[in-house]
Amino acid sequence: MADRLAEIREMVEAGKRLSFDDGVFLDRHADLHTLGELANIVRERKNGNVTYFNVNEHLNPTNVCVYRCTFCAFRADLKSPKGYVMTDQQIIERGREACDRGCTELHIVGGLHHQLPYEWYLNVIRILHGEFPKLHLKAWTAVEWDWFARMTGRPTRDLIAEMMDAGLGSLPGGGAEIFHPDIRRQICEHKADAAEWIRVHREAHELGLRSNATMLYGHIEQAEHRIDHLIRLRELQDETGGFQTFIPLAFHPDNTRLSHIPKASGLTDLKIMALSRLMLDNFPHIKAYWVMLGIQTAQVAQSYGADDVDGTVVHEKIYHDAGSDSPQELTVDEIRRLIIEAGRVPVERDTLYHEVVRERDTSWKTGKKLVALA
Ligand code: V47
Ligand code: SF4
Repeated sequence: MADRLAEIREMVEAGKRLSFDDGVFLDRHADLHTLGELANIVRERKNGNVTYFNVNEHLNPTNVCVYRCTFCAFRADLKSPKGYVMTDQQIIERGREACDRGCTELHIVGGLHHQLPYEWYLNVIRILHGEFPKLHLKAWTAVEWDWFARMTGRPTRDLIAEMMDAGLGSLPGGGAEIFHPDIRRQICEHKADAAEWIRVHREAHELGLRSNATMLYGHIEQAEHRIDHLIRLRELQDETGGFQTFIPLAFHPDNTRLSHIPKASGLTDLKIMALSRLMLDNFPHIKAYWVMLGIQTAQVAQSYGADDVDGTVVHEKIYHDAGSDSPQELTVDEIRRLIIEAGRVPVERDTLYHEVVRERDTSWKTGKKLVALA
C-alpha cells in the first residue's frame, strides 16, 4: 500500500497522468493528508497562490420540472403551490439588480417546465441580453438543452447556436450528477444520459463556448463511479479543451427522496476535492463552491486542490431548498477575506477567467502581479 502511494506521488510530482486504477486506489486507501498534499502540488503548479472569485448572481426562472430526480429538493410539480414561473418583468428586475450590484455574470438554470415552450427559455436570454448586454449569461445545463431538443425536434447544436445569437455566453456544469448508468438509473432515470450530456458540451465547445462540469457525490455512488465520471470528463477535455472549471457538488439530503442518507462530512468533501484536482489534470480550475461546502470547508479546500470559490451568488435556491445553512450571499469583502485567511491571493475574474480590475480598489493591482497561470 505504501509502495503504491509512493509510486503515485512520483507520478504526480513528474506531472504524469493517473489511471482509473490509481484513482480508485487513492479514493479507497489514501490518507487525507497525503491526498491534500499531492493535490496542492498540482493546484500551485497550475494556479500559483491565486484563488479566483467572481461577482455574480443566480437566476432560476422556474422550478417546475417534468423530471423527478431523487436528490432534488428544488423542483415542483406543475400544479404545486411551491411552483413558480417568473414573468419577463421579474427577470428584467433581477438583471437590473445584478448590474446595480456590479455583477459580471448571471448564472441561469431552472426546471424543465411541462408547458413552457423552448421559445420561453430563448426569450429569457434575449430579453436579458437586450437590456444588459455587458452581463455574461451562463445558462442552461446540458439536461435543459437536451429537453429543448426533445421539445422542438431540433438538434441541440442549432439551439445552442440560436441562443448564442440571442446573447448566451457559456454553459454551466450542472446535470452531470454521476454518469455511470448503474447509478444514473437510480437517481435520475429519464433525463439526459452521460452520452447526451457529453455531446451537448462537445457541441458547445465546437461552437466556441466554454463550459463547466460538475459531479454530484455523497449519495449512493462508490469510488469506481466517481473515478469513471472524472475520466469521462477528462477524455472530453482532451478532445476539445473547452472546459474551464470542475465543481464537485456534495449531496444535500433535506427535503429530498434520499433524505435518509446523511450529508457528506467535511473530510469527504476535501477528499473529493483533492481527487478531482489529481484526476482532472487537463482542467485549468477546480471550484470550492462555498454555498455547498460552507465557508470553513471552502477555506480549507484551497489547500486541497481548489483555486476558485465561485462568487457572491445571491438568490441561490437549489442548495438552500435542500437544507444548506450557508448565507444567501457573500459580499466581495467577505469573499476576499475568506481567501486571504486561507493564505491565498484573491483575484476577481469574469466568467472566462479574465482578471477584473475595479478602479476604486487599487489592491486588485497588487494581486495582479502574483497571478501565475499555467
Ligand atoms: O445539476 C441538485 C445539483 C446542480 C441537489 O457551472 C444538488 O459554475 C446537492 O450545477 N444536493 C446545479 N446538489 C448546480 C450547478 C452549479 C452550481 C454552482 C456553479 C456551477 C457552475 C454549477 O445541483 C444540479 C445537481 O447536480 N443538485 N439538488 C441537492 N439536493
Ligand atoms: Fe428537475 Fe434538475 Fe431537479 Fe432533476 S435536478 S428534478 S432535472 S430541477
